[in-house]
Amino acid sequence: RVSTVDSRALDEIKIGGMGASRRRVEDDRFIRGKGNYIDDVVLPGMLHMEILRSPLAHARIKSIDTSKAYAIPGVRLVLTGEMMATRNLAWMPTLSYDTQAVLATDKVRFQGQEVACVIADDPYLAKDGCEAIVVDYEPLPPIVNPEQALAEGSPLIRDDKENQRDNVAFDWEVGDRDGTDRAFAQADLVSEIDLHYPRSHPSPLECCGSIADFNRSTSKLTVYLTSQAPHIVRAAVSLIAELPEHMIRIISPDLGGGFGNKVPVYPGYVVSILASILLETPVKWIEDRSGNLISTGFGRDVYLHGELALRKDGRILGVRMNTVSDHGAFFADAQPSKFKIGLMHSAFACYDVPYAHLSARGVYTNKAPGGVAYRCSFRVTEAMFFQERMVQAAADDLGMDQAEFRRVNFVRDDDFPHRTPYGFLTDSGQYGKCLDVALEAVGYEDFLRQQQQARQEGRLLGIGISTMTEPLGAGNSREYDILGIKMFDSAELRVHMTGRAILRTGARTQGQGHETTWAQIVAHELGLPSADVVVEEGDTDTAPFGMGTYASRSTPVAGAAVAMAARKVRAKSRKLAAHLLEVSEEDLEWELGRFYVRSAPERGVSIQECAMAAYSNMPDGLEPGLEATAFYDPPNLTWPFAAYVCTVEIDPQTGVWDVLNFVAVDDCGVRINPMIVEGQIMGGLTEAYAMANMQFITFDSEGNCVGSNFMDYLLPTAWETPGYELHEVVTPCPHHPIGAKGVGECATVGGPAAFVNAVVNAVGEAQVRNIDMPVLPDRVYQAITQRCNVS
Ligand code: PCD
Repeated sequence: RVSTVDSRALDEIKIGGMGASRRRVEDDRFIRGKGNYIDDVVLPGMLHMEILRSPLAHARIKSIDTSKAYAIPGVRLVLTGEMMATRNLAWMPTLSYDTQAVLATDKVRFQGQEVACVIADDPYLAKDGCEAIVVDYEPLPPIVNPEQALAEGSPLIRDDKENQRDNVAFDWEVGDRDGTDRAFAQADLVSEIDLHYPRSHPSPLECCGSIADFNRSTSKLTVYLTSQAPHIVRAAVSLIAELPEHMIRIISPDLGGGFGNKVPVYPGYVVSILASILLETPVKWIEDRSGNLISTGFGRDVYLHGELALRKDGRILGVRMNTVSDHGAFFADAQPSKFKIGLMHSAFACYDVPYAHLSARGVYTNKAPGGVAYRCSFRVTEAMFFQERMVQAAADDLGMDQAEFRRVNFVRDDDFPHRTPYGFLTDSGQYGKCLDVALEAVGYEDFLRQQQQARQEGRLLGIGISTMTEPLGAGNSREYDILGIKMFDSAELRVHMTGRAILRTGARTQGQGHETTWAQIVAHELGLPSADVVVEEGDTDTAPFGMGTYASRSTPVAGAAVAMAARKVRAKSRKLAAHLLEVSEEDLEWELGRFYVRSAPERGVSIQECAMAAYSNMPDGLEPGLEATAFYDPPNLTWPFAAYVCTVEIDPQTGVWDVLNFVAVDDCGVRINPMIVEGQIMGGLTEAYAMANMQFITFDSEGNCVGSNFMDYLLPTAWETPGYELHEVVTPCPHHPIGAKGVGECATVGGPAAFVNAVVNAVGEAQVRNIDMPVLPDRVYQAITQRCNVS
């Protein structure tokens, strides 16, 4: 017997509503090669731009000779920092209230920095032009790590900044210093660990690019540009170029992945805009892979000294975190909070810890700027990695089972809302349950026995756990803004006469599947089949103002706006239904896709009939049409939870480790599209695996970037990527209109610690507390044979 609830859920699945694993509508064009990416856009009369980059990490520019470049037929314009400076465009503001060179004027400060741009008839001529430019550099000593940067008498990188006397970008702290000191004084045991989260890169398959098209006759500037946040770019262009917004149109076409890399405004965008204004013709810039890896936003590069104050029974009494982060030449973290080190202090949010203190210092070095939130809500990936590595080390120090240690310290289900040790407010979760589901799935007790036995045979098995809740969905406008613009988002829904609709939002999908999932929210709220709702994002002339897609904020913020816009449409439809049924609004009931008379349920009208009436038969005094816009300012962040458990075996002869099993239990509240959510988790885990196992961008002592191509910077392929077993727990978000929490980043945030914890656990030597990522075989081998930490 099918209950009414079940049959309603079934009806909703049939129309592709919430909970339906609907196939991604966008894939149809993507897999046929019919996507419209930046390089597919071709405008009449379009010229091409290339960037000349610095070969040196730190050098004074003595002179730039562009005459040979100009001599090449087909070269139309060469722009240098000096020429940008005459228009006040040599420097631009960063999203962290620092400045960044657009084209270098005085010095180059990292290898790959933009020095000049050549605009020519085709990209090859533009490249030739770049090669013909002669730059006279006077090399300066490069600074390639924070230690050098902070050393007495080290050269000043940011001598362009008036009051800058050292290489410190910021010093910042948060938490209760005295309380934490007291907690440590009462501890039975203090567990300490030093960790480094290495520099990594989002490396989306499609690099960055722009096509600027300034039309002198209309004074309108149209820019096609690879951006996760087109409205922010419009605001920035309007401020930097002093053009009014209505004369600027930013179009973010299909994006071949973003992962945080396409949040910042890059010099190439700015120069292509100026070039188009000067030449009055479209100018296209398409970045190549090395350009992308060497100069655009990197992620991470943070060192931690972490301490936990522990009681013998396993309770955590206090946390101390001390971070030093390497920001490269410009402090350009793309993040919307007033906190200097992003949301690093979301660490330990899932544990009930009374006192915590964090001090953070950021330094300038001769490396590319960035600190983008690579699949991470602004340093949350680092926070959760540090947290879970600290937790494992503490459990080891206490001689306590690592799962039990977590359970003892988790915030309990009936303890919400909960104030985290650094002051965030979490609102819901079932942390213990998620961990139980994960341990059950992996066969925890059984594995521990196998591990014991394997040890006796000289085989190294290990198990790693990572449990975390993370803040997703920046933000609420009280606490989060970008350049002063508050962090809300928006949706606009237009229902046509026949009940078909178009939905636009201020977000910008980059592969996540918004074209599919937003329509499912509309289907849920209105009962329109999701196939009847087309979704469009990315054009500032048509989309309502919104802050874009990053920090897994689209579902928490724009997704909520979609539900609210649909509810406005439903409220108006109710008036139309009352008119059609000749009853008063109060006498109507709503069920999926239909209003009916409470006293006579067989008398009803469909949402499609209401839509038709909005254009053809509206009651007197009611505005025609059926459209609504909603702006949504979330009351809080959403706090999804995850428990990841990984088992590995190390080959003691080589240090190579293999994943035996990986179980992921995610609680992201109500799932709009379970299949898409699972895809997000698998993709996220794969990026976590990449960072744990193979990826890092390093620099030699001269500041040369090692890892500027896919031979050196490794992407995991289907061959090395392990399989994942996924499970779910659903704790609806109490303040989100459909109970959803963000999920896109969770697996990348929580995943790395599970892998590293497993390998360190497999090494099993008391002296080995840490092997830094990436956990390469030679590092593991060194740890096994020399019984030491490896960084
Ligand atoms: N979902 C569902 N349900 C729930 C949640 C969610 O269904 N509960 C779904 C949605 O709708 C979408 C997805 O899922 O579709 C996701 O979501 P989210 O979480 O909200 O997020 P978003 O905002 O949308 O997105 C963003 C993210 C990020 S952030 C990143 S990095 C990455 C991710 O996303 N990126 C990417 N993922 C992805 N995917 C792809 N494909 N691509 C890309 O690029 Mo940052 O901050 O930017 O760093």
